[in-house]
Order: sequence, then C-alpha cells, then structure tokens
Amino acid sequence: MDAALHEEVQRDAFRLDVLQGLGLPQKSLPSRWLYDARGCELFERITTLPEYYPTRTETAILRKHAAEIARFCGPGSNLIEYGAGAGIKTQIVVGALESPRSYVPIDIAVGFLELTAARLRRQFAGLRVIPVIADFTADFSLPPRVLDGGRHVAFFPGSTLGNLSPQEAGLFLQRLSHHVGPQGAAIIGGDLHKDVDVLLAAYDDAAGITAQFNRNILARINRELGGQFSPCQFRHVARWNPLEAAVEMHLESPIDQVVGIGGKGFGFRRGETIHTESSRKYEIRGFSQFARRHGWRTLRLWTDARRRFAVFGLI
Ligand code: AVJ
Repeated sequence: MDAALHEEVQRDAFRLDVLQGLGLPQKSLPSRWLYDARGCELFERITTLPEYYPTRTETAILRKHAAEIARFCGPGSNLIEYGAGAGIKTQIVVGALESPRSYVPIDIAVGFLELTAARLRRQFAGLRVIPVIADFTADFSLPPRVLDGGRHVAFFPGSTLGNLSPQEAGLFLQRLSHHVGPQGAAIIGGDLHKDVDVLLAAYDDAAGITAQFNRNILARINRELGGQFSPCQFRHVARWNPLEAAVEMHLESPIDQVVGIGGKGFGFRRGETIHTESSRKYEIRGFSQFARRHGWRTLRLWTDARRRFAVFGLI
C-alpha cells in the first residue's frame, strides 16, 4: 500500500472509531489515535519527565543487561520491533547484538518509520533495515523477505502491551509467536504494580505534558474529522482502576456541552468522561502466566533494583 492511500484508510478508520466510541455509554476512544505526529512528539517529552519513570527505568535495565540480552537473542538474529520508537532502546539492543542480520521496525506512522529506518542505517552501517508499514494491533503478516534466514526475535518495549485490552494483548502475543516461528523469541517490557501515588503522578505530571498529550486527541478530531472540540473545555484525569490493574486516562467535561463532528452532535453531561487510554500494570507471575496461555514461556527476566519495571525474555 502506498503512503497516501495508507493515510486515507487510516482517516476512515479514525472516523469510524470516533463516531462509534463517542456513542458508547462510557465514551471511549482507542488509544492508538493519541499517536499522530503531535502526539508522538508529546509522548517523547513525557518520557523525559521526572514523574514518568517507565522509559528511564526500562532503558537502564536494557543498558545494564545488554550483553545477556544479546546472548538470549543469539548471533545472526533478526530483531523485529513492534512500533518504531524514538530509538535509544533499539540502539542499545541492536548495538549489543552479535552480527545481527536485520532490523525490522513496524509502525503505522509512515514518516516516523522512515526516519527510524534512516537513522538505524546510519548508526549501523551494513545492517539490513526493512521497515514495515502496519498497525501491529491488527492482524498482519510479515513480508517473506523479512523471514529468510536466522533467528527472529520480536522486540516490544515500553509496556505498550499494557495499552491493549487483555483480549487484544493475548491475540497480539499469539501473532508474535507466529511471526517469529518455533525457533523465535521475544523481548517484552512490562510495567509493574507499585504505589498508586507513583503510578498516578507518572500519568498526571506537574508540567501538564500528559494533559496536553491526552487533549491532543480532541485537536486531532478537529484537524482530521472537522470536529468542533474546544480542547481546553476538557480536563485531563488519571485514575487507578483496581479491577483492571490499570492507570486510565480520561478527558472530563466540566460542563454540559454538545460538540459537533462532521454534522453529528455529541452531548456531554457535566463530569462525563471520554476514556482515552489504559496502561495495565503487571505482576511478574501474572505476566508469565498470561504469556504462557498465549504461546510463550518466560526464559529470562531482567528488572531494576526497585522492581518498578520488568523486561521478559520469552521463547
Ligand atoms: C505508550 C505504553 C509507553 O502507557 O505508559 C504515557 C503511553 N500514556 N503517558 C504508557 C502513555 C500516557 C505509555 N506507553
């Protein structure tokens, strides 16, 4: 699919999700729509905030255990990354691998994907970089040339698995297992249970960047779907949901209001929210059991001294 067509298909999917999600009793939008160019930029800023410990903690874990992680992957392996990140984690892992065969970043944001591919080619001269445009939350196959020769290792850092519903996460793990084949492996980051105050602060920072990130989805509806939201008429809320073991982000309407989107009106009562993202937090055993039910065995575990975050080596 070419890039222009891809954008168009994405916009139609976005419109469908918005019209459907805002019609639900608990208004809700799939979190993947938070990540347009502006959203990615804001998320990058979140990762540097003092309250947002996950990125910093996971990066330190990868750095500290890079040699072991490389041994876990084995020589001549192919690293398949689901979601092309800003690069530092990738750089640590690829840089530690023994004669890697290829790096395959998969992302839905075409521009971001090309930038990532170009940077990796620059950083690792001679590395085969094969970008794949795909929505990794949906079913898709890898192009055959990705799969010729060597061991395949799926890399899914950031606890992004925790943004998927349990059902989606289960299907995702099964898909990974198909992608990498019977000799394959996976390296997956998972954010762990901890003090609720620490968790909530990470999703409601003092500088208000997470609030901007959350409200950007309303600005995106305005930009791409002709919506009439006043983003400042919605309050950013981070909540701990103990039943789901997840931090949820919501956008709360402080007033009764009606917002038009492409000729349709959506009513908000005062205090009503749009649920925009869930970030599930894991227990090490719970994660391993979940992975096991979806085709994986935990072979290795790397974590920080405070056990804030875990990186799982699965086969
Ligand atoms: C995309 C999973 C890395 O859930 O922690 C950060 C996204 N949302 N602050 C997370 C996010 C609000 C983040 N990950």
